[in-house]
Amino acid sequence: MKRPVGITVHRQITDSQQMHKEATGDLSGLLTELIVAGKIISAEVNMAGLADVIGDSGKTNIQGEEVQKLDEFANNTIKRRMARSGFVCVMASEEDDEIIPAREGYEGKYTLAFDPMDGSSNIDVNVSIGTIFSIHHRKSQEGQGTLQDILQPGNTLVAAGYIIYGSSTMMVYSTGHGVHGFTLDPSVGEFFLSHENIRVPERSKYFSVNEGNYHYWSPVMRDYIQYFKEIDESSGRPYSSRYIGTLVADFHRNLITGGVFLYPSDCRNPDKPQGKLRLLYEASPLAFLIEQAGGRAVNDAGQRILDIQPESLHERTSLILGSKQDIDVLESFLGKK
Ligand code: P6P
Repeated sequence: MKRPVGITVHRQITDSQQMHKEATGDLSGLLTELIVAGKIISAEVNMAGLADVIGDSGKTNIQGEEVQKLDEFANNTIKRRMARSGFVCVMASEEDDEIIPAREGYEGKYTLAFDPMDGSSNIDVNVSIGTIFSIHHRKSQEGQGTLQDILQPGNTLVAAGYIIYGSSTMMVYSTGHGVHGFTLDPSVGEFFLSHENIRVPERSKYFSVNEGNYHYWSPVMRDYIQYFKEIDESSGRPYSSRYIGTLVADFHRNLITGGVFLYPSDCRNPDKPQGKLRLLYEASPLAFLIEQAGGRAVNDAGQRILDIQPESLHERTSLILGSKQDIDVLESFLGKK
């Protein structure tokens, strides 16, 4: 059903809620609070070049990365709003070592895991950055949420999405009924439907990887990535290489135009191949979105990202996601076909 022009994200959320008679409005409320946080962060990002929010805060996070001032602002904005929203019982953030409790008496029925400012290393050079979020039902019955409430696989996600702060600010999310994109009109402060029911093209024309890591990849990954560079006009290869270095921005381009994003494991330690990206609040929510849009998301062993059971809060994974047919090809390189 084609929506009329001018549909706001709030209208979309309300309409989705009405599709579920048992809905209490809590998920709608949670998404609405996230949208408000996104608008506040967007305003700060747009001021980054002018106000004193560029540069690092002098702190480092659990990842050992310098915490940029906008990172901290985004993290605190989301935590403060959600902790007293009454919609979440526990949260997890890339910027916090441990789980984040809801305010006493305000515990809700959902959990929220998020990367408040993905791509923060690009803040100072005015490249797109973004907030990624994922929402599960709590597993515990009541009161403060637990680590087990947070450590759920992507195949139990209720909703996931991102807000990308780029040439325009967009919110892209799914509650399991397709992927929809909304663009912020800063003159009225509303997100309007701009990309309804996004479908990722079955076959892509871009591959997106940091080639500087070539010597750290497994031989299978080197062969698979070489495949995209070979000349085969019947399959539209060679693909063009596009790599921004902000996961949300690389993902968003591939979602819209078709493409394969890859961050393979670093195989310097063959006993413990280490991915860079985090499972809970980066790979899992984006895997949910790409599958909702008709694509695929696997790790470099070919395992479906959404089926991976997280064992720890900041667990990393390799990630290959995008156009279905180009991910299917990986299986022949893994010897599964
Ligand atoms: P590399 C940004 O720091 C980030 O976490 C993701 O947003 C991005 O995809 C990746 O790291 C880039 O990593 O090693 O290519 O700089």
